[in-house]
Amino acid sequence: MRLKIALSKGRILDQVLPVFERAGLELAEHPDDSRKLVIPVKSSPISVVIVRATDAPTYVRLGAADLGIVGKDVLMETGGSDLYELYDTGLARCRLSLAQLSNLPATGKPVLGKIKVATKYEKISREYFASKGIQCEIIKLYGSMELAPHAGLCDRIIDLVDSGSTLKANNLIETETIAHISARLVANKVSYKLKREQLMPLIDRLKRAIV
Ligand code: PRT
Ligand code: MG
Repeated sequence: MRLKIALSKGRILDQVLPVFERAGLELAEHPDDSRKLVIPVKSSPISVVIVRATDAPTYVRLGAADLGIVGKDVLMETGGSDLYELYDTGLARCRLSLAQLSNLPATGKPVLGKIKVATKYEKISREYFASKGIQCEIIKLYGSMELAPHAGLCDRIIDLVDSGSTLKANNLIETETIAHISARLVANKVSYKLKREQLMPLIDRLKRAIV
């Protein structure tokens, strides 16, 4: 039976491809040079399915991929319970943080009225503010969160931060870390049982190539 691994273009793929190489898994074509979305691994019954980062868990949940390497942020936002989170690869590390324009008071104490937060992470943000008992209007955006406060859309954002230079360049300061993020190896629950004999050696190979 062929095994399929869902991977997303961008940071995750860039960091996972060297791991694949160390694990002896060589893609028949480089995803950046190919228009193919399913790329076979040379001389093995494995294929890589190239998907959007936010779609990767869906492919794994529904069994269109047996395994996936997915950001913890995406797992948290989409609810990670209907797949197995097997392993923290430690790749594509960053943090999910609350940030605000540098001239605003901190959120610790609720400020006048509702605060407005723009984010791609609607669910995580809602849960975060609910847990703090802070009233908040969440504005769902699909990209460039850091621009929203300057356009007057919101006063705060929740976004991924790595070096901090994007925030800095946009006059935003990080006021709280909500979660530490890294890419996780996940498995479809049925595949994990039915294809166990095939999956285990592959998972081991990947783990060894990461360490
Ligand atoms: O394609 P899609 O729109 O779904 O995602 P994308 O293009 O925004 O991101 P992609 O495909 O490159 O990778 C997404 C995954 O990488 C995320 O789900 C995270 O798990 C992981 N990751 C790790 C990051 C970062 N680090 C990161 N720094 N994803 C995004 N960023 C962005 C952040 O949103 C901000 O714009 O980088 C900027 C901040 O970086 P610094 O270094 O300036 O702080
Ligand atoms: Mg992308």
